[in-house]
Amino acid sequence: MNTLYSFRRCPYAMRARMALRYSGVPVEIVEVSLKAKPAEMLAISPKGTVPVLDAGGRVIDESLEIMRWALAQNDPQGWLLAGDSRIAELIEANDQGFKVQLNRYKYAERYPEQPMEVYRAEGAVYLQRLEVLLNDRDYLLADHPSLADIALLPFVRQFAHVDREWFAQTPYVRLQAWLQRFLESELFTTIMKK
Ligand SMILES: N[C@@H](CCC(=O)N[C@@H](CS)C(=O)NCC(=O)O)C(=O)O
Repeated sequence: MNTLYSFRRCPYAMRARMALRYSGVPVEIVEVSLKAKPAEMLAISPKGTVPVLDAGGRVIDESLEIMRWALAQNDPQGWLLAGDSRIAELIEANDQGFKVQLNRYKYAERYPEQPMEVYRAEGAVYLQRLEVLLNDRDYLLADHPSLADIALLPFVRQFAHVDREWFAQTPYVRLQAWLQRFLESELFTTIMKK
């Protein structure tokens, strides 16, 4: 049996749960408290971040690797896009750049060097990049979801939800529709059920 140590609201855990669910690989989800992580989880992954997948003894404790592991088992809609290198680039820009800007924007009071609007504008450069990709299609890299859409989704969602009114009045209308479509999807609502 596969076990996923997860935290419902963690964006990394969300993307891992979406990929696992999509692949249909059976997995037991263990909801952990980040303040009291289970000893069984720390025993197999001492770094103490979620998600952690225990796939019958093989431990994977990076969300992107969990996603790739799930898709290697089963990828019915072709989320891997036959190894399209733009996937890795977009995810790298999210995980290394946009995520940092998101944190500063969301917790601007902890970064008093700049006003919140500066952090938001920095993050918006990435949103603009996504908007351009969505110009002539409904998903970022193809006419169906890919690994990139799913890996980015929880972070774009967080950014949008810091100030929903601000996000709603941005010119990123294709991105707004993209986000809304995913938030209402069976895949997302299922992995967010309590
Ligand atoms: N690079 C890791 C990052 C995972 C991560 O940072 N998860 C956060 C929660 S969203 C965490 O577990 N932080 C440890 C803690 O809060 O104690 C991945 O992609 O899985």
